[in-house]
Amino acid sequence: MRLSRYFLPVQKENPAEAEIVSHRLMLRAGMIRQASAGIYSWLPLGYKVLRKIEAIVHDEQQKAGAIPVLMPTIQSADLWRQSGRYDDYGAEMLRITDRGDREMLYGPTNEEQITEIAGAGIRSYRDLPRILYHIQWKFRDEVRPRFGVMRGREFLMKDAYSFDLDKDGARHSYNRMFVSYLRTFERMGLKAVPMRADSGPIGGDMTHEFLILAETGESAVFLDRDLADLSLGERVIDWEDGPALQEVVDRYTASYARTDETHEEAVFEAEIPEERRLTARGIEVGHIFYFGTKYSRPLNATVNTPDGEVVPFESGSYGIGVSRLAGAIIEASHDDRGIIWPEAVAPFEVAVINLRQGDAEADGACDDLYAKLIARGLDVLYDDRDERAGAKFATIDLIGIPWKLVVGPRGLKEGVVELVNRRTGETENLSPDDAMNRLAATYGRA
Ligand code: P5A
Repeated sequence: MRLSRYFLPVQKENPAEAEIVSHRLMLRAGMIRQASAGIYSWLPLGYKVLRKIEAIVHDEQQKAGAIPVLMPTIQSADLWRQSGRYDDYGAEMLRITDRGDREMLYGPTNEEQITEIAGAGIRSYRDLPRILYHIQWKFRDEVRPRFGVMRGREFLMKDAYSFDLDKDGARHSYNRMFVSYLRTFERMGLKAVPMRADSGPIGGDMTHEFLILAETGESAVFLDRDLADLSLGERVIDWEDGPALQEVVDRYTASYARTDETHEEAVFEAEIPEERRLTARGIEVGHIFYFGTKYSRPLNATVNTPDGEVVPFESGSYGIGVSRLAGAIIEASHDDRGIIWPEAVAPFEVAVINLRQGDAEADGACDDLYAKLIARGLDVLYDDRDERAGAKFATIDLIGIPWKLVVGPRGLKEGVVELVNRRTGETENLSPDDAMNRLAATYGRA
């Protein structure tokens, strides 16, 4: 993409309404624009990031065995009456009446809808287990939408739902999602720590929130420092192997990690030696629940057992805040010049900066580099605007492109361009071919 032809409405000034850095930077970088309170349009740069986050979530969900579907945003109130949640949900639910006076709602989540679908489509224990998921917009009429996309009213969620014959099966499904979340967040360059969540009226130990540590997080978190250092890395996961998955889950839940909702100071102090006690703040990017037959029973979603009995499904639901992640990644990765995108979610993989626009030699070299990088499958933003070098650097650093290829007449005389890493600032003078090879290797392209 040539920047001179792109739509990138960056702002120099700090927007007054933005309280936290990700909100400020998303507005300044022209990623989003507020449509009304807690509702945003995703402008080209933001939309690219959102799509990249989604793609990682899709990929990891399917690797873990979940099947993609797409349910509507507008739901009928009837299903929610059957589960008893229509009244419980209160003012957070956006209620709509259609022209035939039928009560509808903009879905805040989809447990009821998917349970109806599974109930209609699954008859026998032979058709179990199944995990279905979608990535779809949700609406919750939050009292205080704030922090931009981090606490919106309309937001994009990945929500998965598991259907099993019994509790053991449900635990396997839960563990699939648990481990898949570890992988998903790691791929985005994030350290997300699973924390024991409040199980509410359902009880049981199978509910976890995944939080990334950031000063501006909404929740206070208390954890064993060692948990923050765990990583799956290149470990190969066999998703069918229940005991192996359980082992990973046990490792990540072996020690203390809780948010302010479930924190017990006395237990924290008794279990964790002082030097390992970490008190910080966190952003919730995922939340998983096991809830047994809470929805299948009232919605009459049943399955035949091998013994010829008819029983309701054992289920859980598993959420990831897809649009929130765009903000959360920025909270975890920025500096005073702007965003620093992890390579896996960067809106462009490399920016070519022409230091002397209009100079025939510089223009020619940049055009050539630009075409060759594209031919090698890299996503390039070419800053071909007629601007000072300083202004170009400021824009490209603000929007957080991981690599810059800086091209100017002086370097070209010596046959080199500068390859600059956004995160470390490390700069190398390389021939254009070497620089391209380096980038292709970094991003795993030919
Ligand atoms: C799990 C999937 C659920 O809704 N039902 C389906 C369950 N869980 S949850 O914790 O309420 O939401 C899942 C994730 O969605 C993100 N999220 C939000 N993101 C932006 N703005 C909001 N107002 C908002 N509310 C929830 C969070 O990341 C949460 O973990």
